[in-house]
Amino acid sequence: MENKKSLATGVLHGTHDKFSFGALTPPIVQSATFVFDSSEQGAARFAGAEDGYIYTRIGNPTTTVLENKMAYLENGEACLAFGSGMGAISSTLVSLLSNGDHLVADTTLYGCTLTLMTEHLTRFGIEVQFVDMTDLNQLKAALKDNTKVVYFETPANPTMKVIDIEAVSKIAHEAVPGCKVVVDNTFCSPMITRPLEHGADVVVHSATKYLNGHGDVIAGICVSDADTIAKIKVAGLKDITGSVLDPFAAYLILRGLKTLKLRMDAHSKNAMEVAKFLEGSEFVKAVYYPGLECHSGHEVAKKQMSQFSGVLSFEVKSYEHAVKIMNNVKLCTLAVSLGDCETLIQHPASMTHSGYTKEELEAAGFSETLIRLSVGLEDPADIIADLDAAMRL
Ligand code: LCS
Repeated sequence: MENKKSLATGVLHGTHDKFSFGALTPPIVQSATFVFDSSEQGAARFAGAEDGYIYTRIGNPTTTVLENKMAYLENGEACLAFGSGMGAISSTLVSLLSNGDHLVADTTLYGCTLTLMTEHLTRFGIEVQFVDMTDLNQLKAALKDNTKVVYFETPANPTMKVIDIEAVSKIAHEAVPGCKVVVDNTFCSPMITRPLEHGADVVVHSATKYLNGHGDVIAGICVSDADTIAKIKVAGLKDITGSVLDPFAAYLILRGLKTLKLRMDAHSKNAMEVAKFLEGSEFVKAVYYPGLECHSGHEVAKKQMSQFSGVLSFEVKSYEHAVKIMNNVKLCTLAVSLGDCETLIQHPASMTHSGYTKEELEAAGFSETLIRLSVGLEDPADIIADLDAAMRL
């Protein structure tokens, strides 16, 4: 295994890719199907007796380059790319869980992930239980013999709650051997945290966010050991969700990955400056950013994050003021998503997390006074001036 500390180099050279014609960038193999030399060859490929491509839902050369790169970056054996983050999450969960199994998840999750669990996995006889995983006793009390998956995001969307990957993985594996710990690493990217190195079994991403980084692709990623990825590929991706990534989108993500290290450094630096400004603002009740010493997860964050990434959230004094700020900003862009070059501002309770019930919002620890900011790559002084002016208007 190569030195994983130099991921700035590894993201460009670590997988030693070589392409036809000596091309530096991977060719976009925009083909749905692949031609067999003979009927026997086609049969051998379907039987798994011969390597080679068959059909892009089962594999594609451009997508393979992305999958190899992400397996390398997350320090896993294998990777699968998907047509969206939700495609990655749903394909993974329906592959790992069956009727009668138990899923334990954290209370703070991206809105559609929560709805997938509460409204849909339950329709297939999967028991879903939510606990606050910053309280490890709650996790211990929830685990049962039929717990097959423990699932969380860190930092979690939208409160930036930080969960101790090592502690949760150890407790889950000791209590239920074979239970899979699945971590949504969207908010960090492997440049900041590699959950598999802290004991997790599976990493999922919305590659729509930092991995691509330019706001022009919807995509998902799952990294794990080779057997788990084979299972998710055959069941979840091939037969159940069919959530396939388009080869052109794979190419765009590969292009975005070239600057991942630079972007994560700049997002982290800018977010820290904006967080400090907000902390001192008379209009702000609380700032949630793992890089701030006052953040409840700061110590755990220092242990498992190399820097603190680019998303933060903050509470203002009233819902009306929150709406006013979002309508008044001129540089910050009023839009959901995150991890793009542009600073994006949005209102979780009425937008990304609008599927939450009142009780679920309470358990997740936020309300309608919370604003989420994905700090972009602009000059942080300009972002701060924009927020300051919007809050004063
Ligand atoms: N996981 C996390 C942590 C997310 O934030 C999202 C999307 C997903 C998974 C799903 O990925 P997708 O299917 O959209 O690629 N989060 C969004 C958000 O906060 N604003 O818009 C989408």
